[in-house]
Amino acid sequence: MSIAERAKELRAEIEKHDLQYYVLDAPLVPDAEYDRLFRELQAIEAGHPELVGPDSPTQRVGAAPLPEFLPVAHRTPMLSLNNAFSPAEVEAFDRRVRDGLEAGDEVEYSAEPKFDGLAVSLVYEEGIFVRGATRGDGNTGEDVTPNLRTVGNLPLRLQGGSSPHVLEVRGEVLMLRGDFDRLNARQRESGEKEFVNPRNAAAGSLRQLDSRVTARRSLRFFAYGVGAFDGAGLPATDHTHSALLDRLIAWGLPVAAERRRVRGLAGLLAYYAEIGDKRAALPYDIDGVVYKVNDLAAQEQLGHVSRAPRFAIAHKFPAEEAVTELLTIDIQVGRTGALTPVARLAPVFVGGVTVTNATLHNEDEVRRKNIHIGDTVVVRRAGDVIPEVVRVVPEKRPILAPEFVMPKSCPVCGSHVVRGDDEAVARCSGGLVCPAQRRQALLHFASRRAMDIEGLGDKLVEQLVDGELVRTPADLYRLRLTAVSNLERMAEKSAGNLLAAIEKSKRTTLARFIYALGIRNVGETTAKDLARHFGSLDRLLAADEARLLQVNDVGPVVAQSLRQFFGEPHNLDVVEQLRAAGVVWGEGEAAPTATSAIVGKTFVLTGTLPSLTRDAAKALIEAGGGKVTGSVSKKTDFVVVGAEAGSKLEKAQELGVAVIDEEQLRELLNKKGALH
Ligand code: 5U1
Repeated sequence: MSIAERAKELRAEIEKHDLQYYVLDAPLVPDAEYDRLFRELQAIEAGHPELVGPDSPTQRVGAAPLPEFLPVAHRTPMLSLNNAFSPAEVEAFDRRVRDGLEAGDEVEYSAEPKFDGLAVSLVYEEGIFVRGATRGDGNTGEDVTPNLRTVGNLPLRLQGGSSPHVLEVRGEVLMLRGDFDRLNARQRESGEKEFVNPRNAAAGSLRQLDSRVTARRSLRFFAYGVGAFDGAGLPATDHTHSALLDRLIAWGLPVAAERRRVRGLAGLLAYYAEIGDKRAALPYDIDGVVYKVNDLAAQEQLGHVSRAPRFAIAHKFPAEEAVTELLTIDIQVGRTGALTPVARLAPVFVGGVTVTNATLHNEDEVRRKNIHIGDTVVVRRAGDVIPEVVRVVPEKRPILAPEFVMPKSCPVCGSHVVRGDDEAVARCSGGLVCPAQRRQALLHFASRRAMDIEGLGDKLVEQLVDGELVRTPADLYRLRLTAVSNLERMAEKSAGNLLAAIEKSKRTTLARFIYALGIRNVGETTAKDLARHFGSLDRLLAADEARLLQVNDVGPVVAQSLRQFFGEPHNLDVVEQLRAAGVVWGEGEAAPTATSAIVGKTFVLTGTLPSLTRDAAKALIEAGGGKVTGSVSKKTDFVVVGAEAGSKLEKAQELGVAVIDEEQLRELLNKKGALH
């Protein structure tokens, strides 16, 4: 084989691996093998510069710095999108479309995520990537070709046989959240300034005159449309936008997997809700969704108004970040005595709700973010995640804005505040003497997954503790109707309901009881493991460290927490008082008999099952001696899939983990004897 032939073979091989890795998410070879092929090609090209073409994968590593970016005229203008912020605005859009098309019926749309990145236009001539530019003013952008060549999932040559003479691909360059976190960790380590968010990091990386810097930044490209086109190969059969995206995929261009064809207003709004739910779990930031009339002839018919098409609209999500003033920092005392600084904020609308508080996590976090009282801060609320202060706006700091100081004594009970040498968290040393800890401990005890006492919420617990009616959970079972009905906003009927709920909670399970005790580091799953392993509370109380360490997932930290908790006479006293008050659990939950077929098996649930809720499926599996975890790994035995299963199903297939449906799960649950 000649050198030129070997170079060609290596290029094809590397392109195939790039496609598998970046676009299909299914690498065929380990990184070391890829590196070996790459180095061999680099070595050949170094000795034979005449063999280096613009589409060689070696061109992805960056080129010599440019003095400036040159202007590039787009062959067709890059349009922008009008925005909708409410269902009513989407309804108006759909009505305009139907009126414009004189369509009596529902219109079909292509619905897609709206990437929070940078719009770019790529030009392919005879299948080779020759030029790429930023959007600029829509007519003229900046030539960032060498930088775009470094984007790993951007094909330097179109796949498949037929390439058009000219193809202008429109899409967005972005940075995945994982790559952003890694980049910022590197920036931190090297003492360089961190990037504010993935969009800024992507923008800063793409607009680098030195493309070798871009090459180190892990950018991605996603295509969403076509500008100029000359030649054959675009879909002739159904003339739709979705078929056009299919064609781009066939050419090896990455397109968002979350796109859908939907019908009418209801389809648009259902898509918006679906992507809204998935938003936090997506690997990239999006700021909304885009709806496009799917039929290309209908798009043409609708045309444009100034710079935006009439056939498309962006339906934006509520902004996840907003700027407000940090009024003061309060300290919250948690169930385990942890002191958490909480920012009190001037009310601000963010992530779809008005936010007035945001967690600051701990003292070190306040220092790291250099937060002072009175600062103007950026607040973030993404999905259902607790709002947090992301950063301060230093230019807006008032003179004499005081620093935060962690108090030396608990603001609730005055006990000493202690902080272990290697601990981030400062704690009140007051234990159940501290009313704040007592309140939190009672709320946890009564919570749905613990003793499930309906109606025992925040306000009521506060009154019970402040009025000294309740000091420990056992006191709940001694409450009298007259005392409860004398509380504020408590009629006799609601007092009766509360006492009935307390009475009902007496029949529980050992797992719930252990969890309800609020032992540090003992969450619901550990409590279940302990209940299953020991089968009785007395056996758990008698267990020494060695016995505790035999329990599934119990390590030295959990074992120590348990020993500490049960080593305290006042905790044992509360446990005894609860038993004396009549709290009981059945014997049925002792370690499942060895005949249960799923004992020790690990399950992952994904998608919506036809009849079982997630909690019900989990309870059935656990009752049979199995375990449910959140993510698929080689240790998973079964992945139970329902409708609209996502990446967990793909992961299971990739790892060769058994995939079953609800019916097969039920069969397993009914089966006796060990599975192999
Ligand atoms: N997903 C997607 N984003 N986005 C942005 N599609 C899309 N289409 C756009 C823009 C500006 O414009 C075309 C509809 C012209």
